[in-house]
Amino acid sequence: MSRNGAEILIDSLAAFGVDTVFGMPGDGINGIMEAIRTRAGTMRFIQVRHEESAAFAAAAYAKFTGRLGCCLATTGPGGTHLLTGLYDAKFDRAPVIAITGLPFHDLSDSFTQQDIDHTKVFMDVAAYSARIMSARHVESAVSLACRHAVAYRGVGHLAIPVDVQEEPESEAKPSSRNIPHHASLVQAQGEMRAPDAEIARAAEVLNAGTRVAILAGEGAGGAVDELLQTANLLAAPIVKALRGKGLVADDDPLTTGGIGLLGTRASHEAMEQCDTLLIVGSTFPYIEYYPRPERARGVQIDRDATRIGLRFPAEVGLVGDARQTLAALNRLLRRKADRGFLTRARQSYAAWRDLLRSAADRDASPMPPGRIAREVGDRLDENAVVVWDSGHNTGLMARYVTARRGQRYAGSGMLASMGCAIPYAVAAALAHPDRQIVAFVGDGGLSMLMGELATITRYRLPIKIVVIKNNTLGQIKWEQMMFLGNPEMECDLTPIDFAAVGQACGIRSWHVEDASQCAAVVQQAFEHPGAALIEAVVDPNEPLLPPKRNDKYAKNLERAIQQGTPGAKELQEALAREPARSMLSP
Ligand SMILES: Cc1ncc(C[n+]2csc(CCOP(=O)(O)OP(=O)(O)O)c2C)c(N)n1
Ligand SMILES: [Mg+2]
Repeated sequence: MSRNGAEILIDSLAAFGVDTVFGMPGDGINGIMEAIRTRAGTMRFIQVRHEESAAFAAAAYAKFTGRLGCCLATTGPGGTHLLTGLYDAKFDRAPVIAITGLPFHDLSDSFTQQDIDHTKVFMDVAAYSARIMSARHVESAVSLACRHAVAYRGVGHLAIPVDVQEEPESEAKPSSRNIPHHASLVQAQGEMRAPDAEIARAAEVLNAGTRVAILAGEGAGGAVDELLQTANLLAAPIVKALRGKGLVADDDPLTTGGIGLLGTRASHEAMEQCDTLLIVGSTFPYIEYYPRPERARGVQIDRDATRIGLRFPAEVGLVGDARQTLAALNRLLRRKADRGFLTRARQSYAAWRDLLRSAADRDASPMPPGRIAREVGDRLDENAVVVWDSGHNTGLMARYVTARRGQRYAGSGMLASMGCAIPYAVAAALAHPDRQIVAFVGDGGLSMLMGELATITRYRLPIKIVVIKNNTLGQIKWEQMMFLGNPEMECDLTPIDFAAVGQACGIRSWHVEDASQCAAVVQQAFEHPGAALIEAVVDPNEPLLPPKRNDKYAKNLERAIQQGTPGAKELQEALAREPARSMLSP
C-alpha cells in the first residue's frame, strides 16, 4: 500500500537513526502522530507539557546518544514554543530535527488559524528549514534536513502542511524533474584532519612554553586519555570549561577544575599566569577569563574551523577530531622536566577545595548552599548523569560536586537557559535507562517548566531532582549588585512549596532546611527506587562570586548594599564569612 507523507517522514527519519520524538500532539500534526502510532516498534513518542521542553529534550538526547534528536510541534504556537530549546541545540552544536505542522497547503499565508510560517520563523535557528510541498517531496527534504543537522551540528527544520501529511504518495504526481527516490537516506561519516606540518608547528609552540595551561571543553570528550597524556607531557593543568566538567575527575592530579564565575581560583590563576595556552574542543565564552593575548601563545584544536581564534589568538589552529589530533601531537611533545607550574597550580587548587569544604561544613538553617550540592555529589554513582539548570545553582553544582571520571555532566551551555534541567533529565533517563540521573535546578528555573514533573511520573523515570530554594533569582540578584553597583531589583520570588508540587505530580518529595539533616535526607531520597525530589532551602545571602577578587565588583557590592538592597545586615555578614571572605580578599 502506498505510504502517505507522514509515513514517509517517519520512515525516512528512522533511516537516519531517529528513534525518539519529543513533542505534544496538535491538530496540525495529527497525521504525523498516526504515522508514529503505527510505527511504535521503531519510533517512540514522548509527550511533554510544553514544546520548549521537547526541544530541550531533543538537544539533550542528541548530546547523550550522539544520534539525531527530534522534536515535534503543531502549527503556530506549538512551533514557536520550540524555539528556545532549538537555540540550545544550535549553540551547543547538537544535531536536532524539528518537525512542525502547517495549515492546509492551499490556505497557508491566508491568516487562517495558527497560520505562522515556520520556515520564516526558524530561518535563523535552523541550518536548513524547508516547507514540504507534497508527499513526493518528503524523502529529499528529510535527507537534507538530517544531513544539515549532522554536518553543521545544529537544527534541521521541516514544516509540513496538514494535508500533505495525509497525502498518499501514489496520488501525488511528481513534477517532470522529480525522479522518485533520487535522494539517499544513507548515513555518511567522515572527519577533517589537520596536516602533519601544522601539528609539528603546534608541537614546537607547546615544547617552547615553560608554563603551559590547557583549556578543555565538551569537544575533548572522546579524547580523555590523550588529553591526560598531553597534560602530563607538558606539566600543564587542565582547566575545564563547564561542559567539560565530566571529562577529567575533579581530583585528578592534572586538573585545577572549572573556570569562570563558577570556576576555581587555581584555574583562574593558571589562565592568568600561563605563557602558552592549548585549547581543546572549547569555546568557553567569557573572554576576560582567558590569558591576555599579548602574554601567552596559543594553540587550538577544534572540529570546526570557524571556531579557531574565536576567543584567544591561535598561533596554530588544528582543525580535526580531538583524539586523533592529540594523539599525533603527543608523539611530538617532549616531557617537560620543570613541573613547577603544575605543582603550584595544584597547591592552589588543594587550598581552594579545602576552603569550599569547610565553608559548606557550617551547620546552619537555612543551610550554606554548597552543603546540599556536596552531599549530593558525594552520593553520585560512578557513572551518574548530572544535569544542570542556569543560575547560582549551576555554580554550586560546578564548584561543590566532585566529578569522577565516567560520570556525565550536561546542561544548556552557550545559551545558558533556565528551565532546561528537567527536560534534560528526561532525555538522560531515556537515553541511559541504567544510569543514575540527577538534576540540579533553581526555584526560578523549575517553575518555568514545572509541568515536566508530570512527564517524569508518566514515564516512570527514576530521576533525582535537587531544587535549590533561595526564593530569589539568585544569580541575577548578585549580578545586579556586583556588575553595576545597583540594589537588587525584582529578583525575589514568591515561595512555592516544591515538595508539595512534587507530590502532586506523583513524585516522592523531601524538604530540608537544616544543614545537619541534609546528608540523611539526600541518602533517603537517593535510596528511594523511583523519582525523588529534594527541596533544599539554602541561605539566600551567600553570594556567587568570581574565585578571585575583582576590585570593581567588590566596590559595587558595597555600594549596592548601601543604596538600599533589602537585608543589608545579613548580606554584610555573609560577605564577611567564608567562602565569600576569601573570594573578596586581595
Ligand atoms: C530563560 C532564561 N531567562 C532568564 C535568564 C537570566 N537568568 C540567568 S540565571 C537567572 C536566575 C535563576 O534563578 P533560579 O532558577 O532561582 O536560580 P538561582 O540563581 O537562584 O540558583 C536568570 C533570571 C536565563 N538565563 N534564562
Ligand atoms: Mg533561586
